[in-house]
Amino acid sequence: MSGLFPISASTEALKVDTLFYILLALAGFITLLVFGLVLLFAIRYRRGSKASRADMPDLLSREMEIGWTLATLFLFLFVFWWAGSADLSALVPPKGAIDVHVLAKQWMWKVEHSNGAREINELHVPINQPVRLIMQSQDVIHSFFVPAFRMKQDVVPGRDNQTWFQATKLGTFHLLCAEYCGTDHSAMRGRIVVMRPEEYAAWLTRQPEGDDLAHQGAALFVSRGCSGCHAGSSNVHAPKLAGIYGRSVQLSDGRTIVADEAYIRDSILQPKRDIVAGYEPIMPSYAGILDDGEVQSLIAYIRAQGTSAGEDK
Ligand code: HEC
Ligand SMILES: [Cu+2]
Repeated sequence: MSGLFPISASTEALKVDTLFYILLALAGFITLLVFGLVLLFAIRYRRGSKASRADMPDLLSREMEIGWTLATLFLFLFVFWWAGSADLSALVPPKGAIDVHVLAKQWMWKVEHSNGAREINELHVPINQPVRLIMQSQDVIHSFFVPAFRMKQDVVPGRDNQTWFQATKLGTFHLLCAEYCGTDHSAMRGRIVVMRPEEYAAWLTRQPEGDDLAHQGAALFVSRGCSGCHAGSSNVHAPKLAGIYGRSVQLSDGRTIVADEAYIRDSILQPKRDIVAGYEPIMPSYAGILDDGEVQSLIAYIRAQGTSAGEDK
C-alpha cells in the first residue's frame, strides 16, 4: 500500500484512511455485484435461451424492494455519521495540547513555540502528543497542508484559524501551502519533524532564547498606548484585562460572549463591534496600525496574564 498511498503518520490519518478503505471496499463490492449481475443476466436471458421469463412472485419482489432500499439507506446514514464525527473531531483540540503559533505570509511559514523558540518553514513536535496550531495570515489566504497527517486547514487573513494533530510516527513530513497564494506559492513548503519527547525537549532548550510572544506583547501593550487606558493606574475608565481570557464578558447590548482569541482580536481591531457593558466606546481601532504578528503577541500577553478556572495552562 505504501507505494500507492501517502504514508499515514497521525491519529487523524488513521481515521481518514480506515474510512477511505471501507468506502472503497463498499463501492468495489457494489460495482462488482452490478456488473456481475449484468453479465449473468445477459448470458442467462440471451436470445433463444430456454430460461423462464415468467413474472416473479408479487410478494417476494415487494419485500426485496423494501429490504434493499432500507438496507442501503441505513448503510449510507451510518457512513455519513461516521465520516461526520471523524471530521468534527478534527476540529476540536483535546485538552492539554501543546500550543504552537503559526504566521503564514507570502511565501513562508513562521512558527513560534510557546517558550519563544522560532522556526521558519519547519515545525518540530513531539510524537504522540496533541499539538494545537493557532494560525494567522499576514496577507492572503494560505492553507496549511500536511498530507501524511491528512490535515489541511485554510489560513484566512483577519481570522483566527485553528487546527490540531497528533503525530504517531517519527520522521520528517512534507508541509505544503495548498491555496494558490501568488508568485512563489509553489516554494511555500516546509517540513514537520516528529521527535521523541526527550529529544524534543532537548531541541527546544537548544533554541536561541527568543523573546516569547507574551513578552513582545507586554512591550507592545505599553508602546502602542494600550496601557494608557487599561493599566491599573490609568484614570481612563477602561476594563482591566488581567484574567479576562476564557471568561464570559457582559456586553452593553445584553449579549454575553466568551473572551477567546477571536473576541480579543476583534476587540483590538473592531472595538465598536462588541462594547463591554458599563464602558464608553472610546477605544480606537487598531486595524491597519498593528500587523497580525503584533495582534498575535498582544493576545498572547493578555492570555498569559491569567485565565479563568477550567482552562488548561
Ligand atoms: C482610549 C483608551 C483605550 C485604549 C488606548 C485602548 N483601549 Fe482597549 N478598551 C477601552 C475601553 C473603554 C474598553 C471597553 C469598551 C469596549 O469594549 O470598547 C476597551 C476594551 C478592550 C478589550 C475588551 C475587554 C473586555 O473586558 O472584554 C480588549 C481586549 C482591549 N480593550 C484591548 C486593548 C489593547 C490590546 C489595546 C492596545 C492595542 C487597547 N485596548 C487600547 C479603552 C482603550
Ligand atoms: Cu501560501
